[in-house]
Amino acid sequence: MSEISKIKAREVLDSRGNPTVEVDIITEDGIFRAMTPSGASAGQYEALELRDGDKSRYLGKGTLKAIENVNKKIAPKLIGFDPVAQEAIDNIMLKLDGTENKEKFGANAILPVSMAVTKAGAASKKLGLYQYIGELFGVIPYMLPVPMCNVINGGKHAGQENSIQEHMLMPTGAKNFFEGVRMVSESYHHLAKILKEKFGAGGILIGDEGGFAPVNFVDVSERLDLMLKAVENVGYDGMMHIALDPASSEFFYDGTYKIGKKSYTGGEMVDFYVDLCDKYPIISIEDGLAEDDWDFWVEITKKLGTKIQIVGDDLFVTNTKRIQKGIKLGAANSVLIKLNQIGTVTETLNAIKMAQDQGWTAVVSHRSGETEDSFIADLVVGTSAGQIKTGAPARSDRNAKYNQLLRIEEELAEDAEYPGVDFRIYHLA
Ligand code: 2PG
Ligand code: MG
Repeated sequence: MSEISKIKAREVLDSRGNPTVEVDIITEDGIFRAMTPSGASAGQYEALELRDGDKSRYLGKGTLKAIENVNKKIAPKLIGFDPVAQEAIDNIMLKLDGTENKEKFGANAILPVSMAVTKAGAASKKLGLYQYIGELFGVIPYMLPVPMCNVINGGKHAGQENSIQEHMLMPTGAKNFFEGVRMVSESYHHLAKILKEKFGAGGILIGDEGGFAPVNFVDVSERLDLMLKAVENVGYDGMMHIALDPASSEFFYDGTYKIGKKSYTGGEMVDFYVDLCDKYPIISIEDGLAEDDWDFWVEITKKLGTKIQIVGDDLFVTNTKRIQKGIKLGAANSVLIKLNQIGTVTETLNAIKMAQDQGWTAVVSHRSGETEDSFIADLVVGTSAGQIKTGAPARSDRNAKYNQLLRIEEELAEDAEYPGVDFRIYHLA
């Protein structure tokens, strides 16, 4: 048995240069450190991210209150606990906070403690983090994920209004993760060449998640055409699928969706996606409709749900209550999983379980504001979720996850599974 002897939070920087919370937990096995990420196109039903609001520090985004909550309110209650008691520890924090959306302490205070506890628990059991998460979750064998690799950034992540946020390549035809990463990296660099030729130096400006974000390049068909051109140039024609995250809550105004200069009703948005799916090898659409537009979520799932994956992000916010509603309505067939949307590891695992028990998929995801913490790489393998969304194969905050997955695949050797195009089949009930 191991024991938590100290918990210490501090303010550090995330990938956008905004402050975020890092927590160290000390046990006799060492120091275990976790950091919380932060969204930009965050859903309105997410657990609260506590910011100081003091405009004289970090434009109001300081995290000193959340840090004080960890150091003064959470830490004293957890000293002496065995870190393998993940669920009990998470429940203590939930109880101490006592609010529905963690507004007392902030999810950005609770989550890094929860994640650091998982890391300490793994060490105490002498297991790799993914193995320990597998034990908590109850899944073996381990599956490596098909990456959703965001090569063109739009929307809020690229300083744009009213445009599709993420255009991703999925190396479904790769034989393993190692080859998948190579395929997306090579395609990314071929895309850079195309964009440089077309737009000059401005063509290879990048957005928050490392994907290219040329100015005034907002037409989705044009974006997809160039992505496919890059894939063809490198010789992977037919071996890649496309995933989209329009993040449409960001361009939804009183019942109307706006992309560029065009306006769409919910029904027209669904038709727009049906049309895109006819023309392009799209395999997944996330947040195609806004977070409260349930009726059209049901319609898109009826029209496209047998053919492609329909993923709820802002719709579900990794919250089992909202996922349950979605299951009841038939509003999607997949859940995006973000630890900081809900705020503890235990609740995150429960959300993945609920999705998988339904025969839905779960896509483990980064946030647009990330850190060097690669926890989600272990999470996706430990839960055999089969897909990870973690940005372009560029910038160390994104590559920290790809690189950890490469290490895990190497360690698992012939026990490593890569689902390729079958990532949905694994979870069909
Ligand atoms: C999303 C995410 C991550 P953000 O919408 O899925 O790509 O963006 O973290 O800004 O909410
Ligand atoms: Mg999203």
